[in-house]
Amino acid sequence: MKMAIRKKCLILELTVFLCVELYAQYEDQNMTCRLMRKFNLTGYVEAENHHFVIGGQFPVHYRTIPTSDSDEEPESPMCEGFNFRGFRWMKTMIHTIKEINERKDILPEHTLGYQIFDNCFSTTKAMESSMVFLTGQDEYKPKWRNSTGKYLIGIIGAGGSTMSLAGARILLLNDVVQVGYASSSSILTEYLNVYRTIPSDKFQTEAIVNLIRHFGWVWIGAIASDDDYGKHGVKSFRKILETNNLCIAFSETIPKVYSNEKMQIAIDAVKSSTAKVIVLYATDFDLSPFVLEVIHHNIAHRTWIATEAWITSALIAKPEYFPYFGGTIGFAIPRSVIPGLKEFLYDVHPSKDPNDVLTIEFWQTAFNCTWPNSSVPYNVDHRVNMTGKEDRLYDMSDHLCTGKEKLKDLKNTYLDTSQLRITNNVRQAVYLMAYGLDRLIRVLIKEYREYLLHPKILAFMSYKLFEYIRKVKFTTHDGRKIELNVHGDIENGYYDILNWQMDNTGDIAIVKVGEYKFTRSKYELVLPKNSTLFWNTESSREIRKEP
Ligand code: TCR
Repeated sequence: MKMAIRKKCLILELTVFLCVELYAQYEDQNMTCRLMRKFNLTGYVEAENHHFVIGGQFPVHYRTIPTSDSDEEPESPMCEGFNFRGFRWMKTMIHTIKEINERKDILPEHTLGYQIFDNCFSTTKAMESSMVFLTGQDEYKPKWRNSTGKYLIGIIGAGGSTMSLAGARILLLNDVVQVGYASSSSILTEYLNVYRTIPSDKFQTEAIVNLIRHFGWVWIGAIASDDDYGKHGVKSFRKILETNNLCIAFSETIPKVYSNEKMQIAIDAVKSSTAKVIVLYATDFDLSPFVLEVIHHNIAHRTWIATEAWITSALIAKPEYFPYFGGTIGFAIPRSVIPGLKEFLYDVHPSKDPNDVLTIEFWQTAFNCTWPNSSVPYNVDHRVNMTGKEDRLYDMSDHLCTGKEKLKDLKNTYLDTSQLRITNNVRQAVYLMAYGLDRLIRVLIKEYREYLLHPKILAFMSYKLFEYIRKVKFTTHDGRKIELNVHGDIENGYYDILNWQMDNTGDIAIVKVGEYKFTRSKYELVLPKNSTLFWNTESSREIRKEP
């Protein structure tokens, strides 16, 4: 425990250094730094020399470390469990902003900066960073200037419905729009300031029921994560099942904070039920303890229906889990190729900036080494293991990184650009915001050219920006049409239908077996006759053609 405290101090010292170094000249940016320190936030801020700022929230860590109960003033929690996929999403936001700044057709006379934080997949951090976006609690500034000293257009985030909800009210009160790239819960439709480039789960839930009907399954189990995503997902799933005269065999939740007792309730439900088709409405972080339990209890011969949040997850799609999870079928956001992103992602090295704590942690975790002279803890992990006992690992790898480690040799989610799905949503969320601002500025510029950045005009802009962003229609680099309805949701789109099979090298192949297209009132489920599906059935594991 002593060790943990000492390291915590080291991190704080490092952040102080970073802030003083980078921002000493700028009073406003110092404000961001002070708040980042106060809330133990990490991320990237580049606001100087730009006219506007876009905020961002990404889960670059999987969780926060529970703070111990003490009489002292409560501290903001630290984060652990480096999330390579979240790091890629964060970098994609920066890449997109740079691209827009170089384009002459969008915001030709203005440039965008950014203020991006890791929210560690936690509501606490999501709230804290929302406070920082809004200048912070303890100093009053009109809302047309945030803590970077620039006008904040809106926030890309927050990476999960529960986190988006946490910030939604306070951001709405301050007229700040949120554009979600992964927050899909249907409940967010009710929030005036929440727009998104991921479809509402309303569509996914209907799609799941339509898939169930397609295969003629009638007796279905459901397991949800204990958050807004899982709980609202399963609630509407049950409703739609009932209206289709189908039956729910059981409906249980996976605890967020490990509880053996609660986990066993979910496991027992799966084990004892005759329902062999089970919908798992959860993100992969929340799902993984459940998956381990399924394996521990040797529960095979089930058909798992995956939601978009785990169907392509490297955390779950492991060959060793295949005997239990092979044959999984579910929906995914369509894949995209993003020009120039791969090169941008590869351009990462801890020696570029000794203060870039996220890159140092990325390197250390990816290459299993300790970056010399850095105080970023290696592989900090504090988990509660499956027996419910605390299991603290504060390891420093005794193997030092040389800096010559090769990114090319890594098989790492961060660098895997073959499955850009949510990543493309991040990109489109940034575009949506930039287009909205561009359209508004084109209108304002006619009348107020030289006063455009005057506080009064900016205050007016806040009010108008909502409407302009919502009304933007554009075609993406890969030909997808983005258009939001009055609630800020997409209502035309499609999912890929994927199925987990095994390739001849023994790896899991996540194979596209069909497509699901939807509009507000219609859907089309396409499972071509010649698609080969794998089922993990009782008699044998079988591959068969669609009937
Ligand atoms: N909506 C989830 C979060 C989430 C996610 C993901 C997280 C979705 N897809 C992929 C990690 C990876 C879909 C939510 O909470 O709304």
